[in-house]
Amino acid sequence: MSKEELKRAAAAQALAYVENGMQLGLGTGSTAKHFVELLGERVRDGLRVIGVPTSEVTRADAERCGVPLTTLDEIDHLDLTVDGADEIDPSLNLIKGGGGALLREKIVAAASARMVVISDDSKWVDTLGRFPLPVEVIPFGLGATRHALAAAFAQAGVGGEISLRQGKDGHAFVTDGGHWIVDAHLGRIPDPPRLASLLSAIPGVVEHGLFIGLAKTVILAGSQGLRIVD
Ligand code: ABF
Repeated sequence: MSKEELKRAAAAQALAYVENGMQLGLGTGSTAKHFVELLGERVRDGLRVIGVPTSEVTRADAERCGVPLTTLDEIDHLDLTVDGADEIDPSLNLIKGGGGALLREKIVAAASARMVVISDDSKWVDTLGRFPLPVEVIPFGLGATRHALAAAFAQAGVGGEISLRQGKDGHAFVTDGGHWIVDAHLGRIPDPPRLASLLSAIPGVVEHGLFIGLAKTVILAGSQGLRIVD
């Protein structure tokens, strides 16, 4: 199976968690896109659900697939969010944000009774950190924020380069919320909850890509088949 087929298989399995009448968080990224497409097929067959997209890209995909949408202004909680990830560890802590949607993804996941992560098995790691950790920052005071980030990384016993993410136009990548993203090349994060607390305490940090205790179930697709971890 190709990687794309594995992602689609994980997405198809996540449909088993969807029930009629549910309010759903719709993730971002290529794996979540498969889920939105498959969900759209079910909606065309009569399934009644309503979704909250985690990005403008997913909003457009969901509209194209005929998935009815709402916002977290109109409703205040979700039954289930299905989203991808960049790395997943055995405690089901995640790195997310490679696609730049981590802020909305975390708001949506935190508003959900359950978060199911769908992925091919290449994202499963013993220890988070090989994937650069995305941190969404306010453009104002970036130098001071970078300084505080470096101090937080030192305090957490991790170290590495911090780079400002560039968009395709060669300028800073701008998130759906109008912020910038720095990617921290840490290599290994031995204590993700501790690093998450340190990062959350920095004023210029809007949100970071460590998702601690949010994922309840992970569906991993590999060449041997599907593995469900929860
Ligand atoms: C989103 O999409 C992210 O938080 C993560 O960065 C990314 C995973 O993308 P893909 O499914 O394309 O690997 O879920």
